[in-house]
Amino acid sequence: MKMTFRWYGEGNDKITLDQIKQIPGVEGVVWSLHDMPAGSLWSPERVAEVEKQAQEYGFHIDVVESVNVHEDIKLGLDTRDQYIENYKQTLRVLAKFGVKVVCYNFMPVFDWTRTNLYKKMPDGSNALFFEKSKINEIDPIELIETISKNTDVTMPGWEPERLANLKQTFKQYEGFTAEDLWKNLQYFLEQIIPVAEECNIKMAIHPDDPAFPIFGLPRIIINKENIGRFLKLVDRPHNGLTVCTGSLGSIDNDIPAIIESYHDRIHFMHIRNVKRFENGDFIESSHRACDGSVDIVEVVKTLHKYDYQGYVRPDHGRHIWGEEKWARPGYGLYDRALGIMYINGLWDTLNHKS
Ligand code: DNO
Repeated sequence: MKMTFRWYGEGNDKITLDQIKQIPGVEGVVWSLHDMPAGSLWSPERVAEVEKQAQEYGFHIDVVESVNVHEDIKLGLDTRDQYIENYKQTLRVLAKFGVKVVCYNFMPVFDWTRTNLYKKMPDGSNALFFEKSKINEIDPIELIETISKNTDVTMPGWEPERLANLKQTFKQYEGFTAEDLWKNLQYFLEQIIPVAEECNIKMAIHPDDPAFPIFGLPRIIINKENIGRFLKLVDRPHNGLTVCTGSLGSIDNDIPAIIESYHDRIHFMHIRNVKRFENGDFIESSHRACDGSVDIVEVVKTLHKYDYQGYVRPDHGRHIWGEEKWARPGYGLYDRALGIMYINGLWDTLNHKS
């Protein structure tokens, strides 16, 4: 297991590399060029800047999260080829800097979605919350306004340019089915995976979050069966997975069983916990197994059983010790650092026994 920490970049993250350096076991930062619109070509100069900043602290930049996929690719429009070409070129640029894994997602329109970014927890912390009935009622445009008013940072997946033409984008998705999305994903992979192989970059799709359709838009990377279908679209090692325990844990998925079945195709793990309620709501909890619905102990045990050599990062944390005043929603310092220590503790214990 190679421990990493997501960092939004110089001037774009209140958490500094100096702080990250002090979390035990972190070897690299998970990064992106967050200002680059989906479909654009990344320049070597920009990547070199990040490399230099990370290297000053001895961090690797092996994992990029994300190189976003342009909406036209998901929609299967004629214009997609130019964006796919840029994607390939970007992979070639990243390969020159030794990047090993690229995380991306194939969710129509929205990336991760929540209804409240600061839901108060009984212990005084607060966390990202998903209220199912609210999602069924709310107009997506209203949700975006709520989310962007709630925070002064641009959140990945909620970039202004992606949301600018929302009405038109929704129109384009009218009548669009899950099978259409599968077809367009296959087209994308058939083009990208040979380049990923040539560059030795492992592609790692992120599951849909939450793992069910919202706003009438299909979502397909949601459970074991669909992940199996995904891996067969292009059945090669470089076509792999980010297993996000929180996203898959938004419904009753057996995540250890998913790891059992597909461990050799998992290139990146996002480890976090969520507590599900019977009405379909869920809240993000601490990483501890007993605090949420995902058995994080079993998740780590299964990874250990297969001697998992891939990258791991703690995922969203609650906002604790007052950090909601400054932290990016879900991406504060403290609870993610605690999450790392929980994962480290489990891993060390398992190593000790063997
Ligand atoms: C949320 C993240 C996602 C993830 C993308 C990958 O916090 O886990 O936004 O980065 O879905 O492309």
